[in-house]
Amino acid sequence: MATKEIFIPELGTDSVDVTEILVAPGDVVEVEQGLVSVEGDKASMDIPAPFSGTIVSIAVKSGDKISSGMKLGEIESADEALSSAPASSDKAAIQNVPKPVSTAPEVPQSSAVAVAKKTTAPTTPALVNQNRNVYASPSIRKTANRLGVDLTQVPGTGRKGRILAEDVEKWVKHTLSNIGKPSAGVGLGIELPAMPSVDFSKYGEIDSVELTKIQKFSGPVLHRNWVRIPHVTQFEESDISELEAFRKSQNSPKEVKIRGFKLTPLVFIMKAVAKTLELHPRMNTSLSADAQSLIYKKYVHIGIAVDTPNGLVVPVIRDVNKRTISDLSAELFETSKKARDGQLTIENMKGGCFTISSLGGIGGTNFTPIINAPEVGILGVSKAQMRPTWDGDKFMPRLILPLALSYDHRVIDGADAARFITTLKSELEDIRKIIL
Ligand code: CAO
Repeated sequence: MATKEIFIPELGTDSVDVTEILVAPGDVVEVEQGLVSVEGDKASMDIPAPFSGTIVSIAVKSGDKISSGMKLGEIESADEALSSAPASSDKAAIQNVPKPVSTAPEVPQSSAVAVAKKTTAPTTPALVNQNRNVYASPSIRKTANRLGVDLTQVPGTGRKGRILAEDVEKWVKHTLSNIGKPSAGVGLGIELPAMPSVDFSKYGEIDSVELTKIQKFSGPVLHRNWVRIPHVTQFEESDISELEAFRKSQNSPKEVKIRGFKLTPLVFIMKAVAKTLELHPRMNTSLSADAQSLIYKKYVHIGIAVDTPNGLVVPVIRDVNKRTISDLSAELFETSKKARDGQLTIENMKGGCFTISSLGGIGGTNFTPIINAPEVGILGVSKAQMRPTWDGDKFMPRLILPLALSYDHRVIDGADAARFITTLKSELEDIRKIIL
């Protein structure tokens, strides 16, 4: 047994900063195990142990500037051959350590660093390839590789955003403690602060009411769709004065008595949307699960958002393009009653191509609906209002219906959306086109 001094090897640069001490006195180390991490302007490396043994001392500390040939520390070695060798040979033994690894983002590099990259790449090939722009020492990369940690996800707290051992540890702890918890950022690389937990009763009387099953289910789905789909909403207004005159003519007390329900504007809007989907088939598509192809549907099933005491549900009315206004009206009436009575099945809510959300019976001038994935468009309908409209000669009172089309911008371009909503507007303005 003999204590041997160890020295900083040839670094290929004047000086580097010590960023981390990886071992402590008493630690048993293997040959090539990292002792300290150092960092130059555009590169970093671990200085490895030249032989195995027990650390007696480390002569540098984090933040020190060091250069080739300086004393790094002492190791007690059990290897007799090494023990008897002259001290100067230890210096020689550590001349051949790998040169620094570039961890900085893409910048022009010196030839020394370029060679070093090649030398060390085989150690952690996957990480070197995946995390080209990550600032971390080889030992941190090795640890991350062993633990399956993607370093691009780990915020670095070291100098220039360098990732330290404690950052990896913190990230692993955070990930483990969040398994199974819903998170806005899952799979998106978005880290959001947690919602504040507030004791509202400190400020006045309160009641706490548990969300309904529907609300517990639909909340996260709406949230996912809002966050994952790049939404754009296109607005338009349609003059539905003719449509309204026709609708009213069909709603005489006698007709309503025979039919059992009134015709509302919504059923005409459904019919106009179905026709518009046929004319603009790209709005009647879904992206495949891998987002590499577009699935065109040859059927026109439309989902209708229904407000129920337990929350929002979206039953689907099938083959809207092939059916009559009165047939669709009967189904809409029955389906919304079933929805409010909680009698819809999962099957009733599947297979939709496009959704209509109508708040026209309630009020409001406009709103931006959230797309019902995997559909690529949704129409928001607000309350029609009488407005003075210029007919080229004089102002006329006309019934104007506000429309809002939200679309998935990965599939639908702005021009497609504008064409779609312009067609819809003209379908609604000429009742003959809808009922044909
Ligand atoms: N403009 C003016 N009046 C309208 C209108 C519009 N766009 N849409 C409906 N109305 C009128 C109807 O004509 C009816 O009046 P009359 O009785 O005088 O004829 C009244 O408003 C009530 O209509 P309704 O809402 O009962 O019927 P509907 O066919 O229009 O809608 C349904 C059915 C199920 C869609 C609706 O009841 C509903 O639940 N809407 C809420 C949808 C919702 O919550 N969307 C938001 C989703 S995002 O949170």
